[in-house]
Amino acid sequence: MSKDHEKRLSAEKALAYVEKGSVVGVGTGSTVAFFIDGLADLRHDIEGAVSSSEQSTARLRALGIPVLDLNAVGTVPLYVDGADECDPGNRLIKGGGAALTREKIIAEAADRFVCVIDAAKQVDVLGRFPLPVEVVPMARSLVARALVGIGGQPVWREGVTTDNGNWILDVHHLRIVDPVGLEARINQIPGVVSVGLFARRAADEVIVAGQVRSVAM
Ligand code: ABF
Repeated sequence: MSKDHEKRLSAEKALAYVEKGSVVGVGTGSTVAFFIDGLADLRHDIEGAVSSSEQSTARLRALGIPVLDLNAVGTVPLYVDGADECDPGNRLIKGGGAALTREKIIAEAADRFVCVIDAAKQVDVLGRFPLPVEVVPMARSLVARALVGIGGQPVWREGVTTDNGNWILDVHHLRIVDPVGLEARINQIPGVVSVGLFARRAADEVIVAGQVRSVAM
């Protein structure tokens, strides 16, 4: 089965979680693009979507799905998003698409976070995928030095500015055996806006190639 087919199956499975009349939180990436396409068929049955990126907002609007301000909605019953890596405890590395900060905000606001992935995203230990860290531009070097201090090899994602006007450092050569602890540690570095570890608030369900996976830990 191709990766694209696995992504499509996961995205289509996630549509079953959409409640009538609800606000749907929508992530970013190619797997979520399949979800958005499917959501278009439900656009008259939902209140609208809260979007994690300008990229997803454009796709939602092109398909006639209202995009709502998170501040204006009550709760977000469901958030559907992809990931770059997923460990057996449903902890994630996200941010390959540079949308990690708004993704993390909506995940925090959501009652239920459903992560949709292809099988290749599954790892025993997070860190093979370079960990994205969103930083205030003036603090890029300061944060990079701090990340070296914790054993990482940060690389500036040159030429990329996030929807929030910030920059991204991708941290290589981490073996993340304590995702919650590392998330907290990196978050404390002055200049860090957000880190692409979704561990304190992990996914509630993970759909892999169209199959809902149970939590192994
Ligand atoms: C997004 O989904 C990003 O956090 C992550 O990088 C991406 C995964 O992309 P894809 O679904 O295209 O593999 O939420």
